Amino acid sequence: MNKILITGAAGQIGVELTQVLRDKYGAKNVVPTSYNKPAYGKFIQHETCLSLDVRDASALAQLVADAQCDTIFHLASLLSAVAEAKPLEAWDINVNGLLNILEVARTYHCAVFFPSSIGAFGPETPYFNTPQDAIQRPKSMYGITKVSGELLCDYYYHHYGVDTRGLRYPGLISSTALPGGGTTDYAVDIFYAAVKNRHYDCFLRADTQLDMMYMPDAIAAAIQLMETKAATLKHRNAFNVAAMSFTPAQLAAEIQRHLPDFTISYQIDPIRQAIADSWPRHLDDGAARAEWGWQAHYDLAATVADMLKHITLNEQKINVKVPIKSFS
Ligand code: VAH
Repeated sequence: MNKILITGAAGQIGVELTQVLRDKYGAKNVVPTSYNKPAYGKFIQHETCLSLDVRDASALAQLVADAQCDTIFHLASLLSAVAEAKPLEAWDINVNGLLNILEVARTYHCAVFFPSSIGAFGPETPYFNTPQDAIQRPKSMYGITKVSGELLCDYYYHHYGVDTRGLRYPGLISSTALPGGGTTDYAVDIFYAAVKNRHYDCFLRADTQLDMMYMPDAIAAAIQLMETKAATLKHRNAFNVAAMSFTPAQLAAEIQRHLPDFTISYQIDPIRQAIADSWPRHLDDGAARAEWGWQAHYDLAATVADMLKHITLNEQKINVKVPIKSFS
């Protein structure tokens, strides 16, 4: 990777990925782009983040040609809960936007990173130790766009030789950027509520078990995959990756080890509960471990400790957003 374009750079993954790539490859070799005017992320406030709508194929092509990129981390996407509220827009951004990326990658010989999700599986897939190669019949529009994305990325690899690679991410937890309307957002909102209010009203049931990952592991996985020699990959789109699997009740108990007066209550959002109930509880990430040496470093205890440390330090600077109650 020499010159890197990032779409969705102001999003939950993009904010941290942009900083890590800039530290590793040099700021002048990383081109962050965003549809929304970035509201946070120190690097974005002080540096240029180009405006880009991935549905605009000609603007995208012009930007890649001008920047002479050889790698695209394509993060721009509507997440599960927002996608369920706006399914046609989700298809347009998540699939037609990806198609524009793949066409530009084919034309300008770029490698492409595509973030898939545990949401690419549905209730017909084994919930536990979900295999790398398994039936994928997601019930949410988000999941349908992610399966379609995986298939499109494999198609462009096999038919045009585009170097496409992807990860099936679990719920991601970041201390730097807030999530953007997903089913797993509770696992981030809970920390801000705990630090600020010592109470959180959770929109998923106490026993809803889901795979989760701390953002530093998620960023490291994406970069490690893109730096891996192509010959060692048997799979491409997309690899199961896992780090920890927990329920809201288990996360609350771990927070209470640091903040004993923290309490949690439950006000279920039926739409996000239905999405979560259709997703795997824990993926088998053996293929990622075998083919490119994947290994998570943060478990639940380490994640909670690091999140509370960062958020408490930044508490004065962050206007804690009231968690989005429901998308119905
Ligand atoms: C979402 N955070 O909730 C995303 C992710 C596995 C969850 O895909 O939509």
